[in-house]
Amino acid sequence: MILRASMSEKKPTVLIVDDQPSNIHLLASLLKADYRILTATRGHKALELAESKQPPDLILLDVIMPEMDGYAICRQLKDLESTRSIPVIFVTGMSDDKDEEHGLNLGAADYITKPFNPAIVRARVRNQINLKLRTDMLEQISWEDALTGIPNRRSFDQKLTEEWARLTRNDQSLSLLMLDIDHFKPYNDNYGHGAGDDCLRRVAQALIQVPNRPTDLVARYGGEEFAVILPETDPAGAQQYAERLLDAIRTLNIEHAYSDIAPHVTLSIGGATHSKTDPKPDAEALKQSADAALYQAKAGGRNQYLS
Ligand code: GH3
Ligand code: MG
Ligand code: MG
Ligand code: MG
Repeated sequence: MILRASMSEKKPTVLIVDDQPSNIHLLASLLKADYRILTATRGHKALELAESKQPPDLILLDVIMPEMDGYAICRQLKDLESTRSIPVIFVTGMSDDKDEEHGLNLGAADYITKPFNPAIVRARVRNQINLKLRTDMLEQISWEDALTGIPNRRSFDQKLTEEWARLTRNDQSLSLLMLDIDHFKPYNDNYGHGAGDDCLRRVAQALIQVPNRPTDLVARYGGEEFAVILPETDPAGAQQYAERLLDAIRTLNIEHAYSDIAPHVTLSIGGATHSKTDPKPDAEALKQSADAALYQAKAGGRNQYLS
């Protein structure tokens, strides 16, 4: 059985790299029923395909090729963060144990010598693809919040670190919003934990549906708290966006008879901006500043944005 790529129902992709078109043709004919096939007869083309937006799930790599040999290609693939996780299987006439050992030491997942048995090649390819798809699925899960399906705290931390590093290289501003559902404890206590979970899911979905820029990130920070990172956004922009988030949750209109603010679920939001005129020493200070604003928003009546 071949696992399907979790995010799509598309066939997994195999990149075949060999300087001899007849060799490519032979392998492709074995695999094309089950996989999308990409081909390259030169190392630079193979690396380009591996680094593309739709990288292969597996690379079948010849060893002896002009310009750049398979070992050099494999070394480069394993050096690059973006291509490291793509499994490589050498398919080669170099049948010496030393060659195989060398290939495996470079990080190849497997080593097949020519002439090969077609059924065994198919089985080895299938096993590596299944492992790769499973690893991809786990990788994706590790960035997602299990309850709501939106980016999790790990995504938030990673993105904030990245954006902060970018800031130190240029003079752009960065805004951060911390969101917290108002009176969520009485919601849970009265409607039950299951309804509480459901409320969190609906709020999360409503938050991520508010249009934003591709560089923004909306994450579940933990419990009934969410966080938003807005790169290149000044205080006015952050306020506008926060107001849209508050509106979206009011419009959701989830009944909350045990809140003293409104008969429906509401949020409080605190915001802070790092900018040239109001610099923060580090990301942690920006976060603390947003938390302090959230505390003020709560103390000042909830269901509002303060910065
Ligand atoms: P405030 O307006 O000051 O924010 O009050 P609050 O009641 O929302 O704040 P508090 O921090 O006292 O309560 C948060 C509640 O959120 C308590 C906890 O049971 C609930 N909660 C946290 N995570 C989850 C979750 O994953 N599922 C459910 N159902 N409830 C959760
Ligand atoms: Mg060759
Ligand atoms: Mg809270
Ligand atoms: Mg709360």
